[in-house]
Amino acid sequence: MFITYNVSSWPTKHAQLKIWIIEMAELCQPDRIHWCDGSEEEKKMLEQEAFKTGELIELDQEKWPGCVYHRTHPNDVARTEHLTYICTSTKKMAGPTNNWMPPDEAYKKAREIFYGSMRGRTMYVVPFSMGPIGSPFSKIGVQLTDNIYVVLNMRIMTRMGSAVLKKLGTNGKFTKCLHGKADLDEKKRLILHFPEDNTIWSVGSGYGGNVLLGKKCLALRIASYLARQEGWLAEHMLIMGVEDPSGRITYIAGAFPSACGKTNLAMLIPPESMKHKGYRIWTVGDDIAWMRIDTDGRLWAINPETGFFGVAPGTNYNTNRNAMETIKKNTIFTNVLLTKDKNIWWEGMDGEPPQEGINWEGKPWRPGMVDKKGNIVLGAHPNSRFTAPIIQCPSISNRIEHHHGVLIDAIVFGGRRPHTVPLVYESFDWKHGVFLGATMASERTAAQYGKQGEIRRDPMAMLPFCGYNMGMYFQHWLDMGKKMEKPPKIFHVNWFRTDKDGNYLWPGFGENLRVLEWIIGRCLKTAGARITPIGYVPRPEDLDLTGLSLSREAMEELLYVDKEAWLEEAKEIERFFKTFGSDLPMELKNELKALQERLMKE
Ligand code: OXD
Ligand code: MN
Repeated sequence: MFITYNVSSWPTKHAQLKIWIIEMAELCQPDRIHWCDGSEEEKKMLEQEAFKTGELIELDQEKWPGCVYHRTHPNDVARTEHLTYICTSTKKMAGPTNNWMPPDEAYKKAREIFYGSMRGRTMYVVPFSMGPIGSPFSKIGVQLTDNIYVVLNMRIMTRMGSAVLKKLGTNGKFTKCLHGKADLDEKKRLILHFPEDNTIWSVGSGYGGNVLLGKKCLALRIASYLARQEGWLAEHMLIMGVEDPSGRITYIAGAFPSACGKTNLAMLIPPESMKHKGYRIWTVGDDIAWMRIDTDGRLWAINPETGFFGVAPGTNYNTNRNAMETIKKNTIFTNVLLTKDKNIWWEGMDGEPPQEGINWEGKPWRPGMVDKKGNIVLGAHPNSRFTAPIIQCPSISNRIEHHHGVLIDAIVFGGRRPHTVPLVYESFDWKHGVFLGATMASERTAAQYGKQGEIRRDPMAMLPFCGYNMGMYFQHWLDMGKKMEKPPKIFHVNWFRTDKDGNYLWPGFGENLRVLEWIIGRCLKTAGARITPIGYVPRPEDLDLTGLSLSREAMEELLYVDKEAWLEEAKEIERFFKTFGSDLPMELKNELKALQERLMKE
């Protein structure tokens, strides 16, 4: 069948955009092309259509106004890093930490899967801006997709619709994003990035991290590549403001591997025992930070997104009240438990579980159910998600639309480390701070495909998201430090240190404010510390521990620097650094040597 598209009625005069869409339509052969304007009416229309096909289920509108439910295919519930490729013309440019495919081969493979895959379907054209429309920080993308769920998610996560198209004008630059779910066959799933062509092709998946192309694919992988060329940083970081009683707000950017509590930290609520101090937290973003050096020689950051794509299990009024308030309306729930009366539930939600429901696999479920092997059957997938508008967050910062973002005073790296790594420490300087980021490690969690519980190195929490050679990325970080008049201070935190029996030593959640207070104190030069071989570590008396039921021994253990364990750690870092060969900056090799020397000297 030969389909003609009514190109003259398209709402753009951007010739290149039109040519590209025609090309992609000829490849995928959709029955129709719909240009998304981002309006309320359009949202309603798309929802109604998806309700009819079962792609979405409307939740009880009294309990969950504006909320819908979606289930992805059971084989498609997390990012598939092993099917994610950086397709640069040379393997060296992709580096040792990325899967690489030559661009010609990648296009050819994907073309075969995309070919005719949208027959009988509509291709939606989604123009979107990452960052406030028109901000010098922002980038525009256009995503083509055959999936209403994706359009509705992009509508929450990005600034999307006619205003973006207008900004693009007749010849504006944009990232070409093509997504098709094809037949959701895992063997025909590919998430391809072509940084040199400013292009992303994703096929065979319907899971958020693989298909909301503005997020990980553009705002991290493609953006990190562009950021190196253009002299800025695209990072997997939350951004939060801590307002002290005097009204001064210190903004902190934090990189943590997936599912390490980044969303919770970004929305932290001060604990009862610290309420009298009058701190307030302002959430700027929970996942991605784009940072530029401004005319003042300092680092400023925006959150390019407008929504949260957060992990549901474990979220409740205790762990994250702000998230629970945020998701009360206009939210898309994915792969959680659905009940007969169109209610939802997940493990770790407040209250009793429902008596029965349909679980993330679409199967009947009851609390306490076990499978043939005796394992508990979950209601919600551990990586089930909520997609909610950031504007609904009670702690939302009033600077999210500011086109220059916020001034960053501190950068915090962190990971899940049961042993060795203290609760918090500060780097000696920017270079040493880059070393802390480059050597970050964490236990693997449910947001990634693969074996859970394993420790893996995850530099700057960017291992799955760096769109080019990570050795060059480290060099870019080092170079950025040289360009700043007053670079942010760099810290490392670990909320997850355990005792001999495997119990967490630190209570975490709201109590993390005590650590942030010390970090801010270091920025303002009001907080004390002791010098250790790994950096500046607080003494127990440097932290405000009022009202915290934590023994002195536990606190000492949390702040303990075990030299033997650190010498082991240094050996592991050495092994890890070897994987970068000659791409590893000399400055980082020197940092490692200096650490080893400091450890041996004591
Ligand atoms: C995420 C992730 O979904 O990092 O944010 O996996
Ligand atoms: Mn993330």
